[in-house]
Amino acid sequence: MKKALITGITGQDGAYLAKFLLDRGYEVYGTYRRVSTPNFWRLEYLRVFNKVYLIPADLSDFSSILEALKISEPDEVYHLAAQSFVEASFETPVATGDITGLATTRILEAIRQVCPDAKFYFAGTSEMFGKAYLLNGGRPLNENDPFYPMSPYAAAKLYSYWITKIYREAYNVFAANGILFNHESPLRGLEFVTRKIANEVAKISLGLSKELRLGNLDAKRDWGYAPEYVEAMWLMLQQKEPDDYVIATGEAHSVREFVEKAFDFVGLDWQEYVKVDKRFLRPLDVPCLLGDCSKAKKRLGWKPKTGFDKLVKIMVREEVNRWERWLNGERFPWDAPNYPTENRILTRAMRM
Ligand code: NDP
Ligand code: GDR
Repeated sequence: MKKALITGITGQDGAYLAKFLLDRGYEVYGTYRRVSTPNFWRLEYLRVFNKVYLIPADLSDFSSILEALKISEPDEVYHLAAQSFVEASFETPVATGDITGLATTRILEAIRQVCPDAKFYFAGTSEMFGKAYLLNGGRPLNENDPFYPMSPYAAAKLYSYWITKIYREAYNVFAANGILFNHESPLRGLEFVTRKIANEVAKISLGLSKELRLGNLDAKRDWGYAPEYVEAMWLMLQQKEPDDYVIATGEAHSVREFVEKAFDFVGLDWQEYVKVDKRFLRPLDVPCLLGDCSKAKKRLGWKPKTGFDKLVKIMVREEVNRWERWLNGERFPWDAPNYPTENRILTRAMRM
């Protein structure tokens, strides 16, 4: 039985990957950090909470990472944990550099010392391309395009991407970089735009909310479906040689289009409910990300299956279902009721 260690098992991708690996017969270990309120809801949602082994570890703490490797003795390490919210990286640039950037060296160094034969996956991102799309004439981005990060998050990820290549070349660690474009699902964090839209549209349609406040409606993203993307991570570690791969759908849509489709789905006109709020603008925002995953198609045999319309439908339908169950008095693992919509969160953007 193969053993896998997932950092960030409590996040969207960590939960889907845990399920994916369990279904393939892996023994799955995951690191989690102690927080004041437990957040295992995604693992419970997918009914895998009692099937995975959990190890307390914080990315800022080298000793806990070492311990996690010693306890799990993994064949494969999937390093997914990060401060992953781009907007928050402008509010906490130093911590993001440490957790999203430097921590990858902590893990690779611990692997080098404790289990150098373990295969390593790093969760790289399309955000590393940043402005590249504007500079290459608007061609879909592939592994050979230059990087031009536009946020502290993207800069930290780019550091991790390079340190992964360095450990591959210097120490022969089987270390692969996934360059994943946005991927979404009903398990997405509520502050990310697709889930935020789907959740609020569902509430509005059921009379539980009156408006949806957003930032930049013009930004375009290449949005795929998360459960399919975790398979690509696994495929990268099943190859003969470690390499870097873009994973994307090859289609970009604007936030406005996502909003329009989501409201259409519940039969409402988005223009009556959506307000632009300065709080949700960023000091810098990548205008468009569009990926070309030809290499992954050819070498990994991976291709995206869920298109944009279907993704919007999956997300809105699930939120409507959740809120209907909630209105019927049912309580089940799910984060949204814990998030007050009205709040007084202040961001840097308000001073711009
Ligand atoms: P999430 O934000 O849902 O999950 C992030 C995970 O990292 C959570 O388990 C979180 O724990 C954990 N984490 C954060 N800080 C620490 C810390 N200091 N110590 C230990 N664990 C920590 O992200 P996703 O699942 O969406 O993404 C997974 C990875 O892939 C991330 O690295 C992200 O940057 C990257 N990525 C994501 C893409 C996407 O579209 N989803 C696209 C490209 C890359 P907790 O639950 O306690 O907060
Ligand atoms: P992103 O995802 O920054 O691409 O990073 P997010 O959903 O946060 O933003 C996408 C685009 O939508 C615009 N936007 C808003 N975003 C949020 N969150 N809230 C709003 O109200 C809002 N209004 C408009 C943003 O400005 C942006 O242009 C995600 C994360 O998962 C990263 O970890 C990952 O690396 C990248 O995707 C690929």
